[in-house]
Amino acid sequence: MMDKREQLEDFLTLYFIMGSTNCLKDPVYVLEQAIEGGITLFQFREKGLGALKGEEKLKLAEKLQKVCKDAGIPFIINDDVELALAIEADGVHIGQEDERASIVREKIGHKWLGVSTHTLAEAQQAIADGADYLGLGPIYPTLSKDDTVKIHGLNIIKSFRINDIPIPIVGIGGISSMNAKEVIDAGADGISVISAISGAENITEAARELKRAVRPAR
Ligand code: FQP
Ligand code: MG
Repeated sequence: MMDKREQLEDFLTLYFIMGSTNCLKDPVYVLEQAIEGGITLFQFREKGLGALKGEEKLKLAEKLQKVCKDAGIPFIINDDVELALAIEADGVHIGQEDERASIVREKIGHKWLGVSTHTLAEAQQAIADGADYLGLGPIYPTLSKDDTVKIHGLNIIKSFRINDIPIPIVGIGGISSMNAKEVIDAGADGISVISAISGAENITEAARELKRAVRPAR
């Protein structure tokens, strides 16, 4: 039997994040194709210029959640804790500029809580607050976030491992099938991508290639 941590590590292998603004085609179709290609976890991140709000955002969340349910893939919601509670998502992902992790943990009970961290101090605080996993990035330059943020490279992953951060970590930002393996080799349990899948001509094939890079057939 796998314990909760091992199970989470497994789900973090190929973590796909998207919302309607990232998709060139219908988000439901994009998610189905990504699942076909082997993604292991999904985060609904409805953000940016033209993002859906209110009822429309809720409707899309429900549709994507159903696709995940049918495929046995956990459904995580970015930032919007109230939405996650309203539709009983499997978890929430928050960053340093979002609601405080300790408060979110109190609100969501046993649902999964992912927290973006950029320093060891932030990581230790997130763990104390009840984080189940950490998102580390951007590892490489990316266009998916308009913020001018510091590129961390692989060193942030290595330093978290050297310092015995005890919960699973996933790398994010500019990851492709070309560099995915080095992210894993640096110590990440998985990789997270937006555009490498949502922006691909052939979504299933893009997901498949990433999957092969992070988890060679065993
Ligand atoms: N890591 C991950 C995950 N998901 C994310 N959404 C982020 C990092 C970024 O709050 P945040 O989180 O810094 O920015 P935003 O809310 O705009 O995404 F680990 F899940 F891959
Ligand atoms: Mg956030």
